[in-house]
Amino acid sequence: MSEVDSRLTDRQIRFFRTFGYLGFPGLLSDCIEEITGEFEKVWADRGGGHYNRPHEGKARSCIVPFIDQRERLCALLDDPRIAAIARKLLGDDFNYMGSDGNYYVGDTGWHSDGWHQGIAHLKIAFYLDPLTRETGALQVIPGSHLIEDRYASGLQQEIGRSEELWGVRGAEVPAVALETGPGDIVCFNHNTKHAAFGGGARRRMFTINLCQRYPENRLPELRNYISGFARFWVDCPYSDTMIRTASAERTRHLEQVLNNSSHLPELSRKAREEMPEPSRG
Ligand SMILES: O=C(O)CCC(=O)C(=O)O
Repeated sequence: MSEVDSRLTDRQIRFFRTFGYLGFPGLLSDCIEEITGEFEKVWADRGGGHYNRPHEGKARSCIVPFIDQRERLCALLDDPRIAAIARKLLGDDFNYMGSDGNYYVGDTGWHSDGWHQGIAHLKIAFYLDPLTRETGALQVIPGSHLIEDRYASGLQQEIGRSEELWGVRGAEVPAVALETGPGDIVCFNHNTKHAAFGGGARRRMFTINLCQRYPENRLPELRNYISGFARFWVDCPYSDTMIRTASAERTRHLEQVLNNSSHLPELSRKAREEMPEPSRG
């Protein structure tokens, strides 16, 4: 990936709707060193790895919410290039749905991040090191997000058994590898099947999750999604920094989640009792 293009053309939007992913080569090249520095500061403030312990390279370390930890990273939501992607793919009133920061270790098997019908959920991923197909670049299966499609629903049922059903290992499943360098951005529909193979023990990456605003009659589903944050032991989906530094425009992207999160503290309290540490993903 090399060329900078921050505008979203009708063709790109159509490509995203058809195939479930998009790449933006060099979109943030002008500030990726600063962003990477901020990424490392978050980890330094949290003991270097998962749950205030050093990252030992044996299991994924994960911090949720991630961009919320630093004012500069919160401001990525306001970056006109990121906001343009969100607005064009999700509408002007899109929701910020949290973020995760990661030191990944090794492979990530095939999965979808959700299986949503009628309400698009989008992940914007920032991989901070050069990655190829063999060294942990994100791979996606085009069209696998189309929940009503027979091909996609077949994949949903079968992708976890590729060796048994198709005689190929995960890394051999036909897929597009989104090879990236620092400053390139990739995004995909949460339904899209994705994976990564051959990565090292400290593969640096963070994401921003966004979705279309939920209609009133589907707010129970939004609250259910928000319940999922309990496994990260957070009482609010957003940090104080995210809320305190929000402009009127950013606030618009926070309010629906904030207004539907009152059940989260109790769920997190229970999770703290039941889990030895916050979830790693
Ligand atoms: O890069 C990876 O290992 C996978 C990323 C992923 O699964 C995700 O962000 O949902």
